[in-house]
Amino acid sequence: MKLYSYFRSSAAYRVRIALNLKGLPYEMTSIHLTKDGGHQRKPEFSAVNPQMRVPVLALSSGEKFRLALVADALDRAKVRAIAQMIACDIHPLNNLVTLQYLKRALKHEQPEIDAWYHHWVIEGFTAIEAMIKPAPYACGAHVTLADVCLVPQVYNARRLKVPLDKFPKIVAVEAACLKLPAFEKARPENQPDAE
Ligand SMILES: N[C@@H](CCC(=O)N[C@@H](CS)C(=O)NCC(=O)O)C(=O)O
Repeated sequence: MKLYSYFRSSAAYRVRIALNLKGLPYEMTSIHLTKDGGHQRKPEFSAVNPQMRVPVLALSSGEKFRLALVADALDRAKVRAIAQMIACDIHPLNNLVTLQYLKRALKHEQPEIDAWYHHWVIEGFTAIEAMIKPAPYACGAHVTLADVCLVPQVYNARRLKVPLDKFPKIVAVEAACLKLPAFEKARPENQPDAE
């Protein structure tokens, strides 16, 4: 399998964690999201993913893998709710392409863009903080899709200097996850393309 990734991409970080948790080997191709206007916009990559975003996982055999959920239907719904709050509600508002649009097309100043970023993370994290009870992971004693999505979003929030003191449960879940080799190996700073 080939993973098109970028060390700082939180969406690629999620997939690296999931592949490591499943023990699935992959080769990595780095797509630099900011150099030369973004290598994701080059024709070679838009032919791979017309959305021009990472990650892309190219499977050699068409196999599919289920990510970690949990047995009980109600618990599964909670895991999905948390994962989707991150992947569908927080992340798209804070994506590089969104922030670049605020800056380049709508001509916002950097402090306004930072305020935008902080606002959506804080709003999302406030809801998630109220929904989780670290035990030690977001939804109990086993790592789930909720943790796979949460840890990269916390990494991103730290990078953009969002204060996390109001989110002790989220920070505790992050600390528990980062003790696991699958998460450690997936960390942006441990990637071959890290800068
Ligand atoms: N829904 C996609 C989102 C992927 C995505 O938005 N990736 C970002 C990096 S975290 C990206 O490639 N952005 C390129 C850009 O903003 O130009 C997924 O979860 O894989």
